[in-house]
Amino acid sequence: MSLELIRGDITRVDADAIVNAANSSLLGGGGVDGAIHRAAGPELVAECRLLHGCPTGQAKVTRGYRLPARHVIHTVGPVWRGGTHGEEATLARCYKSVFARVSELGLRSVAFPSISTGIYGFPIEKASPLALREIQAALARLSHLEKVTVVLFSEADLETYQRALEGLQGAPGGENV
Ligand code: AR6
Repeated sequence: MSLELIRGDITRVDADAIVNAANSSLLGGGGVDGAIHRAAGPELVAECRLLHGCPTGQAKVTRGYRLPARHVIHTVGPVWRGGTHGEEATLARCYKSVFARVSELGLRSVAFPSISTGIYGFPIEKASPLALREIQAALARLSHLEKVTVVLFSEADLETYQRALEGLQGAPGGENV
């Protein structure tokens, strides 16, 4: 089991599933959501229509269609509203919901973008350690899960995640994770 941080475009990643930072309509949007729908082709939105949306903090699965990934796990992150509206707990629920779908499907590899830290405005310095903690907990818990990749779109975002990972490994109880 391994955790990898890379810079890249998640629509090019070959994995059992990639995660989409969607909105509650599940019918597409900007950012990584728009890129995933463009790359997957129109069959993706057709399947999404059958799902009747997704509440914030939850996650739903579709096939990957023209993507290299076999599945897309769509999750709806919180919009940042200053941090006093349960945004961190909601973002943690997104990761837990994605891993619930990963567990149901018995997937071996999954790739994440940085959920909520683009259009939804969640500060990446707060989101990155939270995301990495949830990912490490899932890697420890799910025996079928071999590899989790976090795909960062910019060098600055990649560096922020790398620093967050170093911070977690240096934290008490954070060794050997
Ligand atoms: N590969 C990897 N990461 C990407 C890609 C890509 N191809 N494109 C963008 N990112 P965002 P959110 C990064 O805004 O904040 C949509 O309209 C981006 O740089 O995509 O959760 C939805 O429909 C950022 O670091 O998602 C919702 O309405 C990260 O992905 C809303 O945006 C997430 O940014 C969701 O906003």
